[in-house]
Amino acid sequence: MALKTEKIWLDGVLVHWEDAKVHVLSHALHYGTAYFEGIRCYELADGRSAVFRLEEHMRRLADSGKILGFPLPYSVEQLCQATKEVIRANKLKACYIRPLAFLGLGELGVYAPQNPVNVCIAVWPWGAYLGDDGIKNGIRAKVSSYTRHHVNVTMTKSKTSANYVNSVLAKAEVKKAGYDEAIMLDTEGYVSEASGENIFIVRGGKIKTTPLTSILPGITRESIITLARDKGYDVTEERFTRDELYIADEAFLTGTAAELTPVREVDDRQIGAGKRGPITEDMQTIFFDVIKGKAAEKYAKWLAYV
Ligand code: PPE
Repeated sequence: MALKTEKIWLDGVLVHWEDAKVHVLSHALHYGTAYFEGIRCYELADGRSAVFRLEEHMRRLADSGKILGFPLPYSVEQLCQATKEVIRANKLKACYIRPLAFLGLGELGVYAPQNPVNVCIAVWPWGAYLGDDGIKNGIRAKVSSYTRHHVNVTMTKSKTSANYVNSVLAKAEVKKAGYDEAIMLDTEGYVSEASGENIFIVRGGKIKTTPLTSILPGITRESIITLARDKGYDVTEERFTRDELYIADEAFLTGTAAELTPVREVDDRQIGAGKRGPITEDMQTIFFDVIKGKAAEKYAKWLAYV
């Protein structure tokens, strides 16, 4: 099993992978009352390992808990240390990191304010989320028939487990139809994000991405905006329509798991030249240099050495 490693950090201690278990009456299993992160640790050009934007991810985890009203029982600092500890314990040079906080065993019924908040951090090796070919040549996306969350239905700035049922439905729908990834529209019909990534378009040399409304505030998204502006690109955060996506010169998705993946087709319409575009490729080069510790000194603060 790809997820099998030696140890998982659970409620303050490193336990054997086999022993990281919960009871079937845990609140989160019934109502999706959990929140999580997805983080990556990379092996750098010099052989060391570093976690990309660890503190920002743990801060977002804390924000998720605050939004939901069942906050983390650990500090951001404690969880950053725990992450490094679990990577070292599993002797991994590069891995995906999955912190999860969940309402545990106590009462059932939707109001269970006394239940404990349990926290685990697991790590495992995870390759290209949308495939190595996808990273290089781009993926085929389809707009899902499922709408993305309304900002007052679930809280979109919280990475809540229950929110992901929407992604599960959308992704399964398009995968069964033969596409690689689902793009979802917001409740007003504008492009929102993909099932597990934020979305960018390029037209006339200018870059555009969805503003922070119905979307998860992606840390990769924010990194790409910063890197693109530093490189001199014009980047706007502005809503755009499905047909604006169709006529883009380039489109790409960003996320921790997907990294920076070009989109070569949407709803059977070729995007630009139907392959990775030049600005997408430029941003990939810059991004991959940064995560490998090969970029300018000013981005070194984004790397937390293990
Ligand atoms: N939108 C959604 C809905 C999302 O799930 C992610 C991350 C992003 C945007 C990008 O956020 P960031 O990783 O901070 O740049 N999706 C995570 C989970 C994917 C999964 O299938 O599980 C991830 O990429 O780790």
